[in-house]
Amino acid sequence: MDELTLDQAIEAEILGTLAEYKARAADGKLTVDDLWAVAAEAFSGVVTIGRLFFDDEDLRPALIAAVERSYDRWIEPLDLPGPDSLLDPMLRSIAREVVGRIYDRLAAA
Ligand SMILES: [Ca+2]
Ligand SMILES: [Ca+2]
Repeated sequence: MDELTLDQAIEAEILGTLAEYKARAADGKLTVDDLWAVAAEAFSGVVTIGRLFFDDEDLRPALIAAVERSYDRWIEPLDLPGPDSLLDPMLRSIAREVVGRIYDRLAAA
């Protein structure tokens, strides 16, 4: 799998997660736990795909890089509720960290 294909898999999951987020937010029942569960489920699908194409030691950095590219493409352009100049770097950093942690948890399972 080249980087573009991994990005496409991640982007498809991000779009699916956003759709799920919107559906749940429309119900007024969205919680942070819900969002986390949706994102973790989506990401585990991406890891499964990535494992087909990367060795374990290459997959973690490949996923983190792909998530950064996806953030820049899909999330950064959004106007977040608050000062984007602060929020975007913070969320991007959190995304890196979360992806690494989810990967480690899946890898240990
Ligand atoms: Ca933004
Ligand atoms: Ca804003």
